[in-house]
Amino acid sequence: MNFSKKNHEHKSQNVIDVSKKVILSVAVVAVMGLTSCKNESKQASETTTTEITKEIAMADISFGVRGNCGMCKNTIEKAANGVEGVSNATWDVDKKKIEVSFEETKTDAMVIHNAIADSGYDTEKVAGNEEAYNGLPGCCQYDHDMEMNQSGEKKDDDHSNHDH
Ligand SMILES: [Cu+2]
Repeated sequence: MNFSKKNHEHKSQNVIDVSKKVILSVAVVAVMGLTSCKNESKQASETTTTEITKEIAMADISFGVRGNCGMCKNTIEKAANGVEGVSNATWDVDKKKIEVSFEETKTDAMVIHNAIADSGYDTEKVAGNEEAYNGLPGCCQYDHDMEMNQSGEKKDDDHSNHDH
């Protein structure tokens, strides 16, 4: 009788020990999970902030610019790149269109239009400077009736001007 009672006590103590261990390990896993979650969400929000700052600072625009050839391309791009805040300017000889990236805090679209017009080239908004145009090499003296921005982007606007 005495022996079997002892045995029983020992068994129930074992059960208690096991359940304590289980609770302990669950607690540790929970803390680790929280820590890694915190780190991840912190990193994610930092990345997002950087992207938003970049988007606010930089603007990409495109508009029509008349011109004929590779020499025109050099002159037009040089004029646009000469504007402070412009980081990239690429004129497309086939589409008669320029794409410009610039810092919004340093300049705006009209400054770029005017800089290109000063170099002798027509843009969608500003007519090219006549003196500069007359000073261009003969092959670069483009037709003032030339269609600009031939990408289809501005075609809807053109239609409203032409009554169809
Ligand atoms: Cu040219």
